[in-house]
Amino acid sequence: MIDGKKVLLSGMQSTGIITLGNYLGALKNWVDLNDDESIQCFYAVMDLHSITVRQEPAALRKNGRILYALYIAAGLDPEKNCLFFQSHVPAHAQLAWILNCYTYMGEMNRMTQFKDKAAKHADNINTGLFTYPVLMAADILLYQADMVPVGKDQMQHLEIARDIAGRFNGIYGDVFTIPEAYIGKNGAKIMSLQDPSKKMSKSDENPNGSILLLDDMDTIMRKFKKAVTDSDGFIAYTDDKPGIKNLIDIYCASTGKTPDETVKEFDGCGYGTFKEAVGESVAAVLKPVQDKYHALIEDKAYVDSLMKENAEKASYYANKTLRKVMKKVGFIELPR
Ligand code: ATP
Ligand code: LTN
Repeated sequence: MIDGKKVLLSGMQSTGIITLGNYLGALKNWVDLNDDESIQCFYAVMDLHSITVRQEPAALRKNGRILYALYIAAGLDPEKNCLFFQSHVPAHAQLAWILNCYTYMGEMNRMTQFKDKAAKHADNINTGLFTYPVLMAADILLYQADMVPVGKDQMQHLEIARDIAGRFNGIYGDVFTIPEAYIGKNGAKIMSLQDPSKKMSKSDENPNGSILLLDDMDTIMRKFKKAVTDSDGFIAYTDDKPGIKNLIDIYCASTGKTPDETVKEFDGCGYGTFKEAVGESVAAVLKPVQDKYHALIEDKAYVDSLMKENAEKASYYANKTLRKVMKKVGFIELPR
């Protein structure tokens, strides 16, 4: 609790420009919480997590700034939410080290994301990738978060965070709040436009599979036109038509309509007409975000000042927890 409010924490890695999937499945849900006065929200650019996969330094810097500006452009109010960079709060790495000593190899060995990413990056299976969930546990536990909005793919990591917190509390008393998953209103999982059996991802090698938040309007329309569908030629919302189903999900998430309404609206229309409508609905959602983003990214002084203020605010809460943990474990406090 902070000032009688529940605490919520989430974040994204700055490994590339975020996709429409990240926006509709995560960021938009966060924005919906803006006006909830009963919750104090923390959203971080998870740049420490990003280097579990090799990053080009200039690209990491650029993508971090872009993601930070996109958080704000998408509607996260920097006055109400604490928006910060994970690497600006050293307590994340410090607590992660301590929690590593309370986490078992067997637990990490079960993590499916590690297995997937290790297979994808066979030339760089580093120990950071292996202990990724411990750093994520530190992110969450430092702020005594009650709620963590994450997609299904991250549930296993959240479970581990709960297990680590419970184990630590079992040894040292009530140190950490045990976090719960928070499921947003819009749970849509957006799939790749080129392979609807795979989720849309910012690290997809096929650029046509993902709509990036900074894609211009022509690119958005072109990618939707190329979207993989089927040869039936009619619009229906069923698992047998994964390409069309995904387009309907995207249309619904962008317009607020239901799948039933959408199927009726496009009854008798060809795929070309439908794809164009989906593209236009997405372009209409992204245009204001992009306009705000372009204005913000020009105003470096303003963004820098927000970064600094928010890092200090986040550090205040994080250090409070870290001090408590260090004392419990038995480290000597520096005399004041
Ligand atoms: P990467 O490709 O670098 O692994 P990613 O695009 O899969 O990244 P993450 O940074 O792992 O995205 O996820 C950030 C947030 O966005 C998470 O809460 C995740 O559940 C959500 N998310 C990611 N992809 C999608 C998607 N296709 N549909 C809905 N939500 C998504
Ligand atoms: N692993 C998360 C990003 C992330 C996160 C967190 C999400 C890092 N630390 C703490 C919630 C809480 C992902 O979505 N890829």
